[in-house]
Amino acid sequence: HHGIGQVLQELGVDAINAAYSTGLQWGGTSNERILSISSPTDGKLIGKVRVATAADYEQVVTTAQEAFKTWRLVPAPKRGEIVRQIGNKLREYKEPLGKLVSYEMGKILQEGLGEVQEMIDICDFAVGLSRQLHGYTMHSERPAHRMYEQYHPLGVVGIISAFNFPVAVWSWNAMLAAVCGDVSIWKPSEKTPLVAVAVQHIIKDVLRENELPEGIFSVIVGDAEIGSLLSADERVPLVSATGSTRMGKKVGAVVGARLGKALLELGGNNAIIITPHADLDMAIRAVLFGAVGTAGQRCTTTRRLIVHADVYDDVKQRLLSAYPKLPIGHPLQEGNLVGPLIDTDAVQSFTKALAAVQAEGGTLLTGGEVLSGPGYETGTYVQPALVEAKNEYHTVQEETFAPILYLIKYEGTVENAIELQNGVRQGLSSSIFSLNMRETEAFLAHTGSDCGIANVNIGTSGAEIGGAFGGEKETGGGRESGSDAWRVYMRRQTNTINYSTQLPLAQGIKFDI
Ligand code: UN1
Repeated sequence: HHGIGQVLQELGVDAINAAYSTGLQWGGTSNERILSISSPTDGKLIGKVRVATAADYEQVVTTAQEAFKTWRLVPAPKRGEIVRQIGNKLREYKEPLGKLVSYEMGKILQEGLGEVQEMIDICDFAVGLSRQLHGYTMHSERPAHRMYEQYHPLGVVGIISAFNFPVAVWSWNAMLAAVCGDVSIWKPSEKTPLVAVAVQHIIKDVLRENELPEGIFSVIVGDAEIGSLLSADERVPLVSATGSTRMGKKVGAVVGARLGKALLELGGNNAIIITPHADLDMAIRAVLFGAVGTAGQRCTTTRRLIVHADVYDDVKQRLLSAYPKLPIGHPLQEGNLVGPLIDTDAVQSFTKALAAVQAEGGTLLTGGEVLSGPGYETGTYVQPALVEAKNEYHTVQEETFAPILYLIKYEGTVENAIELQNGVRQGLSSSIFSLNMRETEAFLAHTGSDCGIANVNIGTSGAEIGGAFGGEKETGGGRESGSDAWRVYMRRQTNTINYSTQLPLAQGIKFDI
């Protein structure tokens, strides 16, 4: 079976009977609930893992708090050195880890390896960052005074990650948090806990080799209860959550109620605009990768295609000829470009959305079938769908985490396309294909795309780690990964120092007896 047994052994996940790991120590109190994880690719059981209890959670948090006391004393560049070692270990394990990502989650091997590459890249980024955690210095209005700001470690960071990027999104958070001096508690998706276990085994070796305490990196396998405990816990100053808008609204409300910090990276409803000035060959390639890559299960997946009337028929024809040729099948089989959906619930959402959009007046142009027969026995493989629709349809307004691309026609100027693109509640990723500078600049202007990510002549998905990743509106407003996203993992402190013999007050206030 594609050598998965050996992969599991190599990664140390062949025998799992624990609900959490505080760095070095694997544990878990008795809990009847066991998760049996089977692959969406072939339905075979990969492994079992215990679901954590509230007592397990308590153990993890107290261990993390203890570890924070040690970790924050390690100078930032030395913390970077640990992250460098983690990056090197990930390089060593890239093959098996990428394979397990592919097998447990269902993305094609190329993308599984790409995901591990993102982890390696963010490690490199964080190593450099560990020497650049800068604040500003300001000029005081008072003589012989100095003002500056410092960034101090925050404490315990909770990381709730989703199944679709089961390890990369954790690493964006955990590696930045680590160089910032924070410790992290990772609650991976219940659908993909085994890759998290594998990563923890890799981390554990680095911690052990460096004689570092338990709890700098913890993983806890749990359900929504653990997510709620993390969100409500005042000992966790920052909760970073990636997933659906529904989940994010809950987490955000609970974290907000205690005035904690929430970093939310939620649903998208990403569009590509194709204007009459587009290079269509490039545009079509970008649309295909964006719409059917990862079987439509990226938060940056292209869900809407907004095409000018002049090129609409041409674009439609090209997609109609490409879609039936998509190689769909086992993601570890070379040559396949579309793997399965994560489970049959996801397949149901797919078929339901297609029925709903047709009831609203949409036209299914191609695809939409649930595949059956040899190789497709799991019922998780679908033929990506192309649907002619209107932007205002309820179905089009929602994010369905599956490969459905809505074709929407616009007329007139690029402003009309931008209005459609912005006319949804989500605001993650967006892009325009045009060689006309006036159009592309209009798209990037403040009156243009309202998304956190706006691209020109590349698609909506496949962002690099160097940029800040996230979006506006219902996408949650958080930024992860590159640029100065690290700031949210630290607490800012403004320091004013008086080295004079006087005590002048700010604003020139006189206050003498
Ligand atoms: C996600 O789907 O949650 O831009 C993250 C991309 C990837 C990350 C996606 N680098 O598509």
